Amino acid sequence: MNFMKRKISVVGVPMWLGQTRYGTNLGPQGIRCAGLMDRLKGIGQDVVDEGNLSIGITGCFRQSGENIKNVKTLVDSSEKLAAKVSNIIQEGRFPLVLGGDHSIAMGTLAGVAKHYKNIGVIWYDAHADMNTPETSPTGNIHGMPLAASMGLGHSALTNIGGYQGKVKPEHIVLIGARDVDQGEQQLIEERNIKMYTANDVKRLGIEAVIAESVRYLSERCDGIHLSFDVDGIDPAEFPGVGTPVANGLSYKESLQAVRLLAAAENLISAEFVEVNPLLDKDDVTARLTVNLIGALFGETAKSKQVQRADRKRSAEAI
Ligand code: EXY
Ligand code: MN
Ligand code: MN
Ligand code: MN
Repeated sequence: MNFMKRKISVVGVPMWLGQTRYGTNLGPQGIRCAGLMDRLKGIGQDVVDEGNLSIGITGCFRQSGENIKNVKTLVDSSEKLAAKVSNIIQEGRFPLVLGGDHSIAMGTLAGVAKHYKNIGVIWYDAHADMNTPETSPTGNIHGMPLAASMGLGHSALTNIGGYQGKVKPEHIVLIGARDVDQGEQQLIEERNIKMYTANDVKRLGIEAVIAESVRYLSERCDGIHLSFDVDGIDPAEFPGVGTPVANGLSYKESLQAVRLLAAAENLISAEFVEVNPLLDKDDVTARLTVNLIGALFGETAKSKQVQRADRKRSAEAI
């Protein structure tokens, strides 16, 4: 068995206020309705669904004169998520967080960092998500979570979980970037952050990139968190996303990426974000996201075949 048996706790975060296109709040249910739980149980993983975090609008849209939106709402929801993720890890289980827009990563990382002081982050994304209010072109917080987790940006965001600097720049690997703002590019160069652009992946091959990323982080960190933003994949294959960027990574490459991570003993948490069912076509983004999550936990073409045959048999038995 070339994958890890894990005790998985699923939690949905129906957040859309880190950006401005309604619909990522439906992401967790879209992924569940595409069959997530059956698939994970079908490969013999111990998985429980802890439902959706109950979050609401607790603040105002924009602080006067600040280039940032929904700060209080996102801080309050991130604190709730941090507590939930920390509790799951405390129970000896693996947090699988379903977004929601990518702002939720501030909560996930704050929760994981309560247990791991040197957490490594694989940030699979078309974007760097390293803006601050000073550099952001939009003021959308889903473009800021990695900066905030490094302790950079709005003080309310950098202190989630009660302290700053959850993630060190040298413990980050960006994979798939192809839409990086000037301020982010400057930060990446200044802090020498490891980045494999979508072109780098095409040149080097996804297997080499993942192997190198896991090696690089395993040497420095006490656990690896996978933050998988589905807009890292080409929008022609994954249309259900709010900030699509052309020339993305292929679904096939992404499947290979998560299959390789399935065997990583030091993978300690994961989140899949930015699925927007309202922008999707025939639920293809949600359905393929379930395939990716299944592969991350050991599902193979063979085990999918066996599951299909089982479902067919039980349907005929009725
Ligand atoms: N860099 C742009 C911004 O900061 O607004 C776009 C960010 C998109 C973020 C998505 C989640 O990856
Ligand atoms: Mn629990
Ligand atoms: Mn992102
Ligand atoms: Mn993105």
